[in-house]
Amino acid sequence: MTEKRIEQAYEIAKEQYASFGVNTDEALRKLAAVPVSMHCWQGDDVGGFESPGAELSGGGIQATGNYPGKARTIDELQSDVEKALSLIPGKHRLNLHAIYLDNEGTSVNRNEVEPEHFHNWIDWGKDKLHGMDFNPTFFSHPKADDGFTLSHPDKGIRQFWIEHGIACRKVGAAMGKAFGTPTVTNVWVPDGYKDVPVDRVAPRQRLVESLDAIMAEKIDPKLHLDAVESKLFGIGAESFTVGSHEFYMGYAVSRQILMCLDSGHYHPTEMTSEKISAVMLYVPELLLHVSRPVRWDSDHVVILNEELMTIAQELVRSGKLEKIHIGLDFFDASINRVAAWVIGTRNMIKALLFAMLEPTQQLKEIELKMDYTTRLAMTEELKTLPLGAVWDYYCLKQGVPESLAWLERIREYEKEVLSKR
Ligand code: RNT
Ligand code: ZN
Repeated sequence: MTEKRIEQAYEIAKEQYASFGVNTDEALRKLAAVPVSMHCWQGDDVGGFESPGAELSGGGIQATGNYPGKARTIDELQSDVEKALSLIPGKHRLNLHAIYLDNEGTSVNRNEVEPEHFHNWIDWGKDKLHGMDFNPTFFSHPKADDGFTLSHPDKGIRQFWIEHGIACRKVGAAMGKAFGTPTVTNVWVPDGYKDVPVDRVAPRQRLVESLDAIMAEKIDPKLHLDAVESKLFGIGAESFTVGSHEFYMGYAVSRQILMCLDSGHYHPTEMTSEKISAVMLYVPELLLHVSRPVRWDSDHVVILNEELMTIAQELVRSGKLEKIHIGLDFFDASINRVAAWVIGTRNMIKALLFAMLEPTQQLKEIELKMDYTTRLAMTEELKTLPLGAVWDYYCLKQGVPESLAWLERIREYEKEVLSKR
């Protein structure tokens, strides 16, 4: 579409939204201020760069597919992230894992990770990103092969992973300082049993002690925030997960740190969208891992489905967007990996736009008056207002391709760069 046609379509859409009491210009201004933390691990199937050809192993998570063009080096991954960001409207964050360090070809063990190993990323991201987020990596390592890390029965192994956690908080703080916005460092451990345990208590006590040891040092919240991520089960740890929802909910509330809700980490009929308002009553801030579970925690690319739209509505309606850190967590190796980032991240932003194009205050008043007929009638009509016209206009104003125009750029990149890897 030409610029003129996009603008004309926007003018009509603007009138339609105005008839519902919605100011589209204002919604777009608000939307531009919301950063999404894009996860680096979609670009190389959670392999990382500890050694050449490093691959995801253990931890009960899986990337499936063998689409050509996966990033093999930091340079390649940075180039892919840049390509993705150039097709996504707004200014966003990058979420790194410890295994994406720059060890300059030497061997750096997990407990030896230092901020200097991420200078390359920080320097590269300085003018491109809103900020960075971080994760210690408690998998793909011989000391995680037993399926236990921070709750391992062996004190020496626990200590190794505690040291990794401590080292990673320092990296997070350095990132936060460099960008002037706090880095959220998120702890997720795969610890659990394949078969039914006898002692459920001891591993959980050990996990509490290890987490306390990691977080003992206070770090300025302007630089760094701690988050903990719960899970239901993993492949090979089907019967018992040490860090369950109740475990981490209690931990985050009692320590007043961030709780991370991953949309793939609950029973299939349990919805993350339903949890946000409850959890936010008890924790200072929240981290989301927006993902798409298909029958299990499959980490499919996020699509614009009802749950994504409901999550976005909960964020916007809560009025606490600045306290909720939106991170993405999916990895699909069966399609073009850069396209996967673009599709999932654009969908997250589009869902936020959908939620912002709602007369929330008016709807809340209608609900308070118990006029449920109008509530249902209005929320249903809002679904088919011209969201696409507003979205295309937003993309135009943010200098990124509208509608499907971005795919052409991915095809060019695939031909010129990815296919040569
Ligand atoms: C695993 C968790 C975790 C990971 C990333 C790579 O089930 O969701 O967040 O996906 O840390
Ligand atoms: Zn996650």
